[in-house]
Amino acid sequence: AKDGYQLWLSYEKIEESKLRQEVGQLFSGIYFFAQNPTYDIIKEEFTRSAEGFLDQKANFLSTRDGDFKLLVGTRSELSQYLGLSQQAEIKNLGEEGYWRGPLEINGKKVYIITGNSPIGVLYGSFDFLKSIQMGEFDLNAENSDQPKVQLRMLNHWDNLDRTVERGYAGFSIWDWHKLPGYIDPRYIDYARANASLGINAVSLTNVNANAWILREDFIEKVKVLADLFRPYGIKVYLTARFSAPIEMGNLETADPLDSDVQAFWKERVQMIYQHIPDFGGFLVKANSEGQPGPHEYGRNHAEGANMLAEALAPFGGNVIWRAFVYSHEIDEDRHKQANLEFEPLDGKFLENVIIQVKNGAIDFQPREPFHPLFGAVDETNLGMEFQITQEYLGQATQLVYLGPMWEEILNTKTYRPGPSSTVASIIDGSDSGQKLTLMAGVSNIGTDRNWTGHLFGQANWYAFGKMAWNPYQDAESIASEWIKLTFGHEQTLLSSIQNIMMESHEAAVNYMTPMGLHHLMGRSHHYGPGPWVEGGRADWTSLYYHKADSQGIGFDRTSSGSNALGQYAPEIVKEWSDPTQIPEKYLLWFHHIPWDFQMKSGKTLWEEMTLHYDSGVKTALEMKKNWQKLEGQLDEERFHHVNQLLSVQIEEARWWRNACLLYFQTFSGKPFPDEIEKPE
Ligand code: GCW
Repeated sequence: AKDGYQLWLSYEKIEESKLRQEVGQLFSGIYFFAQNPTYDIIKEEFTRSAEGFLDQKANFLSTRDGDFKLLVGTRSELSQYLGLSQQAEIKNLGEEGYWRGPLEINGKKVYIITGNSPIGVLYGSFDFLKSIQMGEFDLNAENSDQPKVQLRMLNHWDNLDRTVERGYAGFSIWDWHKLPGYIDPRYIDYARANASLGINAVSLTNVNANAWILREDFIEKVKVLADLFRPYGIKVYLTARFSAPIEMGNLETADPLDSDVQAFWKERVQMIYQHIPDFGGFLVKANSEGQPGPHEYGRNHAEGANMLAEALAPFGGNVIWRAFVYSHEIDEDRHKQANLEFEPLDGKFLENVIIQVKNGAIDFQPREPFHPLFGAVDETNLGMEFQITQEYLGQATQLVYLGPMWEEILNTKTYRPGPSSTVASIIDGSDSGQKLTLMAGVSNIGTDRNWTGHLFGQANWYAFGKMAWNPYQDAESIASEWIKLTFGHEQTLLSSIQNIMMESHEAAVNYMTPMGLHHLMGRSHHYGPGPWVEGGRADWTSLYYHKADSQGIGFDRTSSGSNALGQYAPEIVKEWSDPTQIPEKYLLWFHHIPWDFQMKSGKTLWEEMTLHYDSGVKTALEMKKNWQKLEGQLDEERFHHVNQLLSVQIEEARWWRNACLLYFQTFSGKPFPDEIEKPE
């Protein structure tokens, strides 16, 4: 069934006869140089794909004397066949890199897949299968690659009761109740999917953490998952609740400088490593949105993080400490708070600590300028946190491809530490020089048959994995890969779906929060518009963010306002301080602008805003129209699934446009231009 369960690994029948023949040959004589659990996985993948591609059995040779065609093994296992320069080339690819291509052995041409470790070989094998499925396999070409970021990680916001915070695809796939005894086959499919993208770390539990996960009976359950994931190259992390020493250690304090607290964590960590010798470490949300942390004891984030880091260091574990901190008690623009807390701590964090920073300073908005912490510190490891689950981007009813948004962030120039530095060159260590590197994505998967609720949510999981591997890869080429792997590589199908995907993010920005508007969503559920939301804590209201009044709209974050802009490099401050120079997409993020302000188009701010909202709706309509043209060109099951959701998306786009424009009109007092569909 085309229900999406197979993700991008469906290994559909190969139609081209030359490719069939070549691949059939390779699969007729496969030799593995050794035995290990990772190679078993590759064998299973070959078996499965030979069936799908060719309806043939993959033939594994037990000795090298047979008629081998495809050789699989590490560089050292293959060393007798590799020349010195080739060995050096492969060695340079690092632990997780791979090389695949033709090789001559005693005058006979064979194909090899190799790397420096079995995991590298696994990555090479997935890449090999992917190229076949995309119809792009070339028997004579050499292909090699290696990841640019060390930790490529999914963060699950999964609670122990299986609800998922900001999850829109059913419940958590972790069935804690049935673990450790029962292994849901889905765990394996999950690991395969991640490994096929190069994702090598997962944090299983919500950052709004429950201390119970650190109990030994839970660790025994976690161990089962860690054992399953290990041969796929995936390490397990857990979220650590900072107050665990009180909640489960019978201590009266969780003060990081208290020796009993330190001993509690050391014992806990030791217990975990007894069960899981390669445990990744802890992910921590502290002193943010009510989560406990070191501030309760007058300690700072470095003191908190380092205490955990010391407990983990002897075992090689890491602390991933989140920079998503803000407090309504601090009378500062929320935008500024992470920098205010973390900049003074630069250089104070231990080596095995990495600060995980959301892409923007507020909260996974449809569009945000990059977070000013990137570039503001020199001696602190910084990792990226993207949100794959579409909390603020239509959740699971909307098709919004997030690749372009992530690409935009990663490509933005920070001007620090070097004049040409970008966010990508900081997080991959190339400009920042940091040794520990990380890209994390808040997972969008759940128990839904197709994993992600909306089929196109899969593309976001896919794109995240690809960008974590290589933060310089462009969103369009990733979309094209995903489409080929998901729908096949027929040209019109490919280009139509690609167009739909590539315009979807800008469309969502337009009908939700154009021109730098942000956080206008319905209160707490964040579904649909709520620009009128007020009351309670200021930084959870919409009024706090848009500040519309009869004069104009937008948040003055320049030096005449909160001066959050001052946290960026001088080059940015200079350009963005001027409302006529700042990219218009960030205008209202940093400026309070009069309704009559003249935009680059010659139109007033008000007119331009109405056009943005309206064009978002128009694009949503276009997307559906273009999708409908594909009827009959793909299976009905997926066609209807997406088609229905696109209708919902159009409704929601109109809802957003109408709600926001009618609301903002109460301030602007201006009419709607004739060319837009009248909001009502
Ligand atoms: O985006 C916000 C969400 C919260 C989330 C928080 C965070 C896990 O609305 O649900 O809590 O961010 O990132 O910690």
